Amino acid sequence: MRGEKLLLPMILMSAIMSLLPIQTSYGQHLTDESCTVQILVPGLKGEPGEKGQKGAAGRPGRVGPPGEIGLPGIKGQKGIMGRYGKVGPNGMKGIKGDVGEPGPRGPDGEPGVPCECTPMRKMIGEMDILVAQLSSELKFIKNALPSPAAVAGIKETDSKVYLLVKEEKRYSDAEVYCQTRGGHLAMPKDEGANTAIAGYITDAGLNRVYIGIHDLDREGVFTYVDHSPMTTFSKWRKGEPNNAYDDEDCAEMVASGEWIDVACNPTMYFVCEFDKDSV
Ligand SMILES: [Ca+2]
Ligand SMILES: [Ca+2]
Repeated sequence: MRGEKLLLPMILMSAIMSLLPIQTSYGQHLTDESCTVQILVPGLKGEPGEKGQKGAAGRPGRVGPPGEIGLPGIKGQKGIMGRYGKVGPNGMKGIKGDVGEPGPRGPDGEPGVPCECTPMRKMIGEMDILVAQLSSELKFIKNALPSPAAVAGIKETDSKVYLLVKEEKRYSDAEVYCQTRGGHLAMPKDEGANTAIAGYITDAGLNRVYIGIHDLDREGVFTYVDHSPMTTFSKWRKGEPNNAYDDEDCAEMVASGEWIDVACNPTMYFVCEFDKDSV
């Protein structure tokens, strides 16, 4: 400490002495120089100062590079239902459903007015039968006859329908006519059938018609036109068949219902028959 107290005055003296030569002559300065020059050395290092106050915040640094992609987050909860959408177009028409069960029985009707019902019921029953017959005849006429004007109406038994054709034809052509419509020339095989055909002829005001009987296959052996044999029933007029002029291989029925063998080539009206099942 004592050395340091001496150092400051020495420094001041040195500084004053160094300024003197400038104010004197150059010769005097050289003379004094050897007495005033001293070597200046640094002082000892001082005590550390007290810690300063905290400085102001620095400027923001530069923007760093993008970070890495993070891990997937946890699935969120289901959101609430959205609004209803617009009503769509109408669908196609569906398939028709099954028939439903029968409904319950309705209430009883009002009591009817008393009347004489029995005769009316009978009449209605007869009319039903007549309608059925007419329907059957109409169906037959539509199906079998292209020219109903040529027909004088039809007759029928339980199993056959007979048709009187007012067109004069030879025996073979008459059979073709009947076959074309699904039948044959009439083949009476019992009294009932024979009577029906005879009545038909009488009602039409005719004297004779061809029927389906002939001995074309073997002279003297008459068969029906469908080649079925004659059995027990026949209705030959007395003296017939006589094969007159050796030229009578066909048969006609006269209004009385009797049969006569006649030639096949002359033309006359004829009667066809049809099975009811096929009508
Ligand atoms: Ca004959
Ligand atoms: Ca004859």
